[in-house]
Amino acid sequence: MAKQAVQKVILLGDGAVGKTSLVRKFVHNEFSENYIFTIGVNISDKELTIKTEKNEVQVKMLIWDILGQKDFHRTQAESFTGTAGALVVADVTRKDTLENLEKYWIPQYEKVAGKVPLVILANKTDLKDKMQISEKDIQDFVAKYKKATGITPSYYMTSAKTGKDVEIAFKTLATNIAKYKGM
Ligand code: G3D
Ligand code: MG
Repeated sequence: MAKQAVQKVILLGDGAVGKTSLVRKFVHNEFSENYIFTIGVNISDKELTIKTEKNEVQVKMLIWDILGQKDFHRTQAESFTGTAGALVVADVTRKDTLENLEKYWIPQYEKVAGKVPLVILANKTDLKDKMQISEKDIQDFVAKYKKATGITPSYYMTSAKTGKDVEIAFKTLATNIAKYKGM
């Protein structure tokens, strides 16, 4: 019989990188060009089946989508508490959104959640003419994180608009969490 797990996960990253759009694409398979800026926290859930080396696991993912303010509000720390992993999102059209993952989002998150599985998403890759972040930049980012922690996070070049690599990114996070928990 397949194992069952509930996983609370969170999306991290600056405002307007595409966190809410990614969740909408993954959970509802839709993309809206004029989505309202998230107020506070939005929680969605999605059931998926993943495979580890040991088991097939039926995962209920509780996806926390917070307002991307770069000030460390108490509500943010509260949202981080109890999460099993995170999707860490940069916008390829804005270089500073990648820098802020390293300077702000990942350290603040790890202070609360510890070293849990992270999946790096470089989003908006459909905007090819406006790209300021290349796949090589993301690989360098991953290598730097590995050097500091010994852990190699997965990464994907996504588009919430076209849906490119959105599903696999969430699935990989769920799989890595299950493996991390020895399932
Ligand atoms: P956030 O939740 O991280 O703050 P949103 O970001 O999901 O609200 O997205 C911010 C804006 O970027 C939205 O546009 C949204 O449509 C757009 N967006 C998100 N992901 C992508 C993507 O992959 N490609 C493109 N081209 N646009 C994307 P508006 O105009 O509503 O502000
Ligand atoms: Mg949002």
